Amino acid sequence: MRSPTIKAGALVGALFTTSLTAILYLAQQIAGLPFAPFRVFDWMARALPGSVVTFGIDTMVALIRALRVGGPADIAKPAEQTLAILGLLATGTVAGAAVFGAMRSSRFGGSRSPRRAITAGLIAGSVLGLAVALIVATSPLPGPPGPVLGALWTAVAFLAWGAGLGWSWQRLAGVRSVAPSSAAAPPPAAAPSPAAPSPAAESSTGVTVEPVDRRTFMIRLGGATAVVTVAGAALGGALARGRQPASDASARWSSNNPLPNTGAAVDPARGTRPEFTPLDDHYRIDINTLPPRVAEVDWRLEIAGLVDRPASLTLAQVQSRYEPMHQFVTLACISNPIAGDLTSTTRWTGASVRSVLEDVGVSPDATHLRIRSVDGFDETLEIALAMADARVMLTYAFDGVPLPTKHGFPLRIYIPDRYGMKQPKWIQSIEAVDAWEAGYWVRRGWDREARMRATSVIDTVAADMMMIDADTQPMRVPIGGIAHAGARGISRVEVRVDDGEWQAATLRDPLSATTWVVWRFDWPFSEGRHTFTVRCFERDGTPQIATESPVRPSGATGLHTMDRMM
Ligand SMILES: Nc1nc2c(c(=O)[nH]1)N[C@H]1C(S)=C(S)[C@@H](COP(=O)(O)O)O[C@H]1N2
Ligand SMILES: [Mo]
Repeated sequence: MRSPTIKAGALVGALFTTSLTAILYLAQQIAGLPFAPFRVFDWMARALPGSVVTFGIDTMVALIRALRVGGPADIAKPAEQTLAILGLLATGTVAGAAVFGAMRSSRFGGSRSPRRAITAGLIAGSVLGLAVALIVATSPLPGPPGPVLGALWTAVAFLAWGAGLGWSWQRLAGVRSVAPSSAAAPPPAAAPSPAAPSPAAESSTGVTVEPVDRRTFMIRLGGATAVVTVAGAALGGALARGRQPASDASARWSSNNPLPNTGAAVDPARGTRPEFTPLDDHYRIDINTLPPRVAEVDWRLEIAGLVDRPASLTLAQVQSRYEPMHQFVTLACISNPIAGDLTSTTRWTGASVRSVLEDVGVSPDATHLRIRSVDGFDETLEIALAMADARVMLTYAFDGVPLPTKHGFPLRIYIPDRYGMKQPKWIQSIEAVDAWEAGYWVRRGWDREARMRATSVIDTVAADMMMIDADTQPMRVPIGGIAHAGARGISRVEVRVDDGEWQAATLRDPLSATTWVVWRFDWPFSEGRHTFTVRCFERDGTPQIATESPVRPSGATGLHTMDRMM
């Protein structure tokens, strides 16, 4: 009997793992059971050293930008999901090769003990299955079936997968049936196929061995796994689409109200990004491949630690006990490169942290709030800051509707002037403590303060909006974009063309003192290739930092330039 090759093992491993992935996906869509590749990916993202994770993220963002496949905001999550699935496929392929390799080695029994193929497959399945089950069982993420059922399902799925590998080895080795004892195995099918005319040989171990056409088996296996994969993915995909809540745009605040700066004197140059980001376009960044789904009925905001009156509040209580506040906010990720798309503006609604703290009575010893989220994310906020700045806000609505799942339902915090990494989504508890502690990204080497850098961006050189003034020359082309400096405001934006003088742009009244400012510069057009550069100044006159620095650890600095052939 020829032992199947390691290469065949790799192929069988890849085929079975593809089917496994589809089945896990379908089970997730049907019953909310954990999807192993994403859980493992998320676990790795949390467990690996910060420098490794940052390197991975930077590489991905650089790749996305270099390939021009879209902005990181749109591509990052799908890219992560693809990576996670490819990771499982690679692991499954290697495991298939390993199982077949083990069967070739005489130490394991080799092809003389074909029964061991199932054992070898089950060992592979249990090693992977237990590892993933452990990750699932210890994951902080909420989910309807709970960690025990999730872990059990994962283990069973991987065991079945391993048994499939072993069974395939047996079929490729020509093992027809494995009799339990020395009892004679039943003769092969009545009519032997012409492809396999030689009679089955009976080995000493009670195993019927029959030559097989390995190519035919592989083609059949490929066909069967393809059917399972396509069916699972299609059905799962259909379920996922069917469940997508019809995002009711008409309920949004912006659908029913004019923006507060309506009628502002300066019109944006055509091609400038929307001043108010449509809710579905708000960038998303977090440590989860799939955003955690919190059920409102199960959720409480736990306020504990050094407080006089610990509280456990429902979402309705958070909304009704404190005066709702509305703020227009530009949020940005500290990983946003110069002119990147990891920044958005919407209307945030919530309860001032100051009123919540006054309500629960903070002990004089308390200096900080430890904020913890359902996904294991956490950050620390100075109590003095929350008491001094009433804008620090527990947020439960974006654009007048409950926070979308991916933006932190049911509760997130807003801290003016800080990058997103300081502002947990999916908050579950707030603990008053007497010492500062590093938060999730700070522990991984990022800035402790994460104060937003001043930044300015050219969105458009609107050649199609060229204006020909009746009697004044020359023709002008509107150039426009945004400038933002956290909560510090923008006093001035300037544009330079090639090596010319810096010239002042006009500023549109912003939506609020903490949002970006839309600027516009009507450039006296001249033909040829030009380089446009923009810079801004904060409200107090501080210039934007022109020296280039990378996003890590404190946010990108440097000026945005754009080349255009006019
Ligand atoms: N619980 C939790 N909160 C989080 C994060 C996270 O991974 N988990 N990421 C932070 C980061 S890095 C950013 S930039 C913002 C992004 O918020 P958004 O996705 O709503 O735009 O969420 C912050 N809050
Ligand atoms: Mo971020």
